[in-house]
Amino acid sequence: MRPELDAYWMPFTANRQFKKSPRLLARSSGMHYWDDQGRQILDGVAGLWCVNAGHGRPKIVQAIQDQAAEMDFAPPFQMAHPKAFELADRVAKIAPAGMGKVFFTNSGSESVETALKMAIAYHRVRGDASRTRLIGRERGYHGVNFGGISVGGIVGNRKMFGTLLAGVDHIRHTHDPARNAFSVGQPAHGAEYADELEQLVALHDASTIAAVIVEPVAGSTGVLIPPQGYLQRLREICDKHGILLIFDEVITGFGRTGQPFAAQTFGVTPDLMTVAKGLTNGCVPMGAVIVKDAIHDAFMNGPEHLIEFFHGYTYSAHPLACAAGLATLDTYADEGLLTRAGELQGYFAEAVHSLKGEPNVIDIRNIGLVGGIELAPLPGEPTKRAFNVFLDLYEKGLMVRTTGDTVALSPPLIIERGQIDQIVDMLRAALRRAA
Ligand code: PXG
Ligand code: PLP
Repeated sequence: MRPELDAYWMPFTANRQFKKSPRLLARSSGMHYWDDQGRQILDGVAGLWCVNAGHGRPKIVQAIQDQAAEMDFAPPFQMAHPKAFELADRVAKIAPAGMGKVFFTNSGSESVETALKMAIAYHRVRGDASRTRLIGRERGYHGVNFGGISVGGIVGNRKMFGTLLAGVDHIRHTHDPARNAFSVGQPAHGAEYADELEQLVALHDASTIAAVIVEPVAGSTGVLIPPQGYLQRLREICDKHGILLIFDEVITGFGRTGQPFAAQTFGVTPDLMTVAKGLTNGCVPMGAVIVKDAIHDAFMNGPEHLIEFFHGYTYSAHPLACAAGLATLDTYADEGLLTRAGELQGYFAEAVHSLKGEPNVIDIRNIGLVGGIELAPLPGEPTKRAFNVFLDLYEKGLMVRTTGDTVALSPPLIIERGQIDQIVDMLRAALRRAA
């Protein structure tokens, strides 16, 4: 029996199309979902870039069940519970050196708001209160709250919502198909796009700029891999001008690019890092901001009975999320999952790049276990070609994600080589059917 579909206003969904032919998932295990009709579906996107250890992992299930029975909720303001400290400690241990402090939120969007507020407040507590401007990037996705859409660079997410935050500017995106199409791994061209930050410094003056936020790999705007040297150049310019660098690692965090964090894969350490998704394997909503010790320490001033940072969520460090997070990190460690994408990336790259030459494929991009296959848009109907491929693949038993006219792959990190082949074979067949 299907439920009544009317009341639920679905997020980021073509509601009317969906309700005419609903795609209802009922069960999941390992690399697969099953729909409400019992049909098996191979998960090519780790749910929504989050189920990095695969579905239904026993340790995580057990930890959530045990925690729900032991203690359901603990207030996070002026109170705490032990697992919050344990999880922060465990996260700090896999983070880049010097990033030893962890602030918990409930989503990637909340992590972004938190990091932007931390950056502005950090300058102020150090007596540098004129640094309030925030710099984002075209085609950036930083969640859906007001700060995140202001620094974000997706017109559809911005245009309906008024004037957004004041004092925000953007550097250009790094997508350059004319020079970089079909690059395997990091593209060769485009480090100089980071120099646009110098132009914004010339325009606004460094003394007005608090932070720059970028995704090391832009995920939801089509899998854009940073050109060689680009993130290094951005880091240098930030250092030169006293600007904080925020990496939004909501997708890239927890093993997606071959190291625990993309900061480590690319050898560039930001000042703050936003994470979510893979932190709990998607099992309980949770996000975090991972911060350099020096930034945290700058707040630890004044009388000790006073709150140092006026920010937090009712559900920050929720016990169920902390229990899920600890069991998730155990699972990643037990199975070597935080570096498995690095071991598989050669095989994965060859597989996805074998789609070059299939109908309407105009670019293929990859890093770690992320792939983007960009299709030529249908004339006058952008996004429709990729959406049709998504619908067709779902019918055939493969779940992918599309964004614009790009098909995105980001399978659970437990994927086997044969399943990579299966995904690519199914995609190849769908591209041929769509031609
Ligand atoms: N930053 C980045 C880099 C993200 O990818 C968020 C922030 C927001 O996280 P929450 O948990 O608030 O959704 C994200 C989330 C897609 C897609 O289509 C990607 C995300 C969310 C929804 C869809 O690729 N990423
Ligand atoms: N709105 C009201 C009226 C509240 O009382 C609160 C929290 O106490 C919030 C919003 C914020 O909710 P949360 O802490 O879950 O983000």
